[in-house]
Amino acid sequence: MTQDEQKRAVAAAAIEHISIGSIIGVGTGSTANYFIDELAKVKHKIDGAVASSDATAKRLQSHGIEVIDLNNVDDLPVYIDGADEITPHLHMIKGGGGALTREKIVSAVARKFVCITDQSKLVDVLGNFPLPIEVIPMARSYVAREILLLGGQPALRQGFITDNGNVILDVHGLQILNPVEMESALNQITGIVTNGLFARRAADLLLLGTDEGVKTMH
Ligand code: ABF
Repeated sequence: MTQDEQKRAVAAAAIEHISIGSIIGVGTGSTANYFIDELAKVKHKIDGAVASSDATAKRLQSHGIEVIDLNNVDDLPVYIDGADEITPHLHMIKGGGGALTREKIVSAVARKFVCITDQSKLVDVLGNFPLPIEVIPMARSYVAREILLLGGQPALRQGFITDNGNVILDVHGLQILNPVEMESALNQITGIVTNGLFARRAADLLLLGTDEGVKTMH
């Protein structure tokens, strides 16, 4: 299977994980887009969706799926989203698409996080993919200096502003052996809104697209 076929296959498999009559948390990116297209086929069975980005909200609405404000939702059984890297422990780097803050908020609310990726995303150690960090614009230089002290090489994502009006630093050169510790350390730096490590709240399930079909990892 090509990478794209693997993405479509995991998107279709994720439909098995939604509950009828509930609100679904929906991620961002090309794999999540395939999931939205699958969700459209069963939209009469769900009560609506919470979107992790403006782009996802638009795509959901274009399929006639109601987008609900997270503040009006008290139970979100499942959140379905892709990742840039994921380990066998289901720790992830996310935010390549720049939607990490809303993704982290929606996944925090969700009872279950189902990650959907093609096999190229599965790694033993996180960090080959530059770690995205959303930063309040006035703190950009300070945060960059703090990241250098942690051993990373920050690069400002050029010409990009997040849905929340902030900038992204992509941090190169990290070999993240303890993602929970690194996520917590980055959370302590003033001016960082969100870092792209999803380890303290990892995925609960990975649907991995492979040449042999969709594999499930817990
Ligand atoms: C989102 O989409 C992001 O957190 C991650 O950056 C990206 C993965 O994109 P794709 O599915 O296009 O590879 O989930």
